[in-house]
Amino acid sequence: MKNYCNQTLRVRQAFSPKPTLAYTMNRRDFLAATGSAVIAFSLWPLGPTWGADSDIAPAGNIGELNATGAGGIDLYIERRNLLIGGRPGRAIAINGSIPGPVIRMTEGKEALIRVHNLMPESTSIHWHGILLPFTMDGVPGISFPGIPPGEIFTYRFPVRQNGTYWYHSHTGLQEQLGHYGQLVVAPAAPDPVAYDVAHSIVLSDWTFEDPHRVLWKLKTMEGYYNFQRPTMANIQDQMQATGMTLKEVIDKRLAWDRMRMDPTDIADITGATYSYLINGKTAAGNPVFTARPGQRLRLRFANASTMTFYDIRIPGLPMTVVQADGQNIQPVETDELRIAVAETYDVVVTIPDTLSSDWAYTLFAETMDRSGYARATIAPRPGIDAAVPGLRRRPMLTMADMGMMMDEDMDKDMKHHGHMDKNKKKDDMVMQHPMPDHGGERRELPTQNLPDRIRHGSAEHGPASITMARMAYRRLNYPGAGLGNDGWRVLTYSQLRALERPYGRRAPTREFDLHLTGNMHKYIWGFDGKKWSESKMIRFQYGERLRINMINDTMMSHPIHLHGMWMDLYAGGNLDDNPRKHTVIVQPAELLTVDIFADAPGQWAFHCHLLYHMEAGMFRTVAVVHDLKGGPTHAKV
Ligand SMILES: [Cu+2]
Repeated sequence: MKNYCNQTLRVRQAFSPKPTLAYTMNRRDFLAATGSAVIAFSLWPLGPTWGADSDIAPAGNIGELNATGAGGIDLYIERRNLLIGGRPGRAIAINGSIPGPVIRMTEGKEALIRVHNLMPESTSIHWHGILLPFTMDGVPGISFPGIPPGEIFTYRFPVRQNGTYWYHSHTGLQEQLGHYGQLVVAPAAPDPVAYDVAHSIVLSDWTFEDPHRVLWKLKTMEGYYNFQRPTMANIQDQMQATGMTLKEVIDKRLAWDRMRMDPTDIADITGATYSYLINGKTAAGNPVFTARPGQRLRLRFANASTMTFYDIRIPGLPMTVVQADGQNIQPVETDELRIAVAETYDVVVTIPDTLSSDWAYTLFAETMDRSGYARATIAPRPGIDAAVPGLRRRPMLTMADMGMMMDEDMDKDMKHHGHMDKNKKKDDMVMQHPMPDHGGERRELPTQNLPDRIRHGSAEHGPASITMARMAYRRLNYPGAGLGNDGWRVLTYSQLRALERPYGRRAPTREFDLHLTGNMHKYIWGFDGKKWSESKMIRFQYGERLRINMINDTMMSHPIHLHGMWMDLYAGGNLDDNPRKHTVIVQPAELLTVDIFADAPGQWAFHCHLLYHMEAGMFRTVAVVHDLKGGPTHAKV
């Protein structure tokens, strides 16, 4: 487990929270509670979990619990053997299953959840995307001390939002072993989304290897899981070493790609070790969602993977996207969408009412690096299959991903962005960074037509940042590597528009830049060239409206997640329409801006949601404080 303690102490001094951290039970309470745990076990349809290997249960036997009902709910976390794709694996199960149960809540009520740690190691649950008191957020060392072996922690918080979310362990690498599940909050007001049946769909990635061994391999053997990948030096290094021109290096990369040997940095961990799961089942396991002709199905997708972005499509059925990260958006019809690690999307599909009795659709979730897929079937009953599409060609990074693109490529990439002034010289568009002046007058920042690009020096962030895009720019209209060339529609961030104007919308008065940095070769990941252990916390002022310009200096897409507060994503339109997100993809060489209403006092995690990147240091502690004076106010320290 990561040790956040030193930083926690500093944050506590800064914020001096009331002594609310002592939630774990004493020994007598524990013994009493263990008794009730045994009773609860005996009520499970799965039976007790200490059976012999010969009767190992398959993964994906997902239950459902209502956490805002009378008496609350109990979750039991334990190491358990489960069949994953027919093969026994040592998982961390929640109530006997991976994923854990679908937890339901109702907006306006209070959630009550007792988490029983039946493992010989500490654990935790973080409620991803949920607004709550920070002591309930479930991040060991930041929100609470964690749940020690054999103990029970009670989560209790008012539910102030609705939509599709998920939950997962925030302890070490436990999430890789199945410690996650979906969370669905029913709205207090009538749901603006019309549908007949809803299905929960949890995407994840599973390895039979010990996750710590996976991390060790990533740190010691570059590109370990990228078997088709030759030694990938930084392209500038290649130019220097070989004397080749940029074009020659690019041509060489194209040639590698044709041989399916491309030097991609698309994914660190691939189908070489991963089994890809929908609701705990591999593609061969083929989970079935039943439906009838004419029905409107609401599919609630949560990507609970540790490292895998999925591209989702249902050949033959257009999808109407109605929610992103639990927030209603103006419905947008599409044929494919990319879901990053930790994002959620709700889509509605309508089964044609002209179908006869035997019909089926494949729900195809292809990994971004095209090394595998998860799959399910929508059909009137189990036993009917539709064709499963083939994997597409592996995508490769482009010059644009390396921040080296030419003007015409940039125009193409941004063609719908809408406010690029082609007559302006590039240097004129280099962003100015007014430093916040806490004593002086508050200057309002623009709420639309933000700068299109930003340039920066190549030696800004030291050895921890070996790759460095020369230019970062808006890529809101770019669907992502490997997408958009198939003749069908693909969702982009520029299409996400909030359904209603959410609270807290106003022009920001402070901003800072946050560089996403990394060294693939050494497997060091961080912000502004520093990993978590070398950093200080970032402080937000309580009540302020803050803008963060994220600049991705790496060649990978990173899903960046802020706990406790929404990030209003600048999607190229005006303030009112910006969608609220808890997790945002920042693509290679992208400049992506979010505005935050810092309305949640306490200390929070802010990190890349790729589990091994987080573990390697792409993480910051955020403290929402009442006075910014006398401490760091951005990430560069
Ligand atoms: Cu990352």
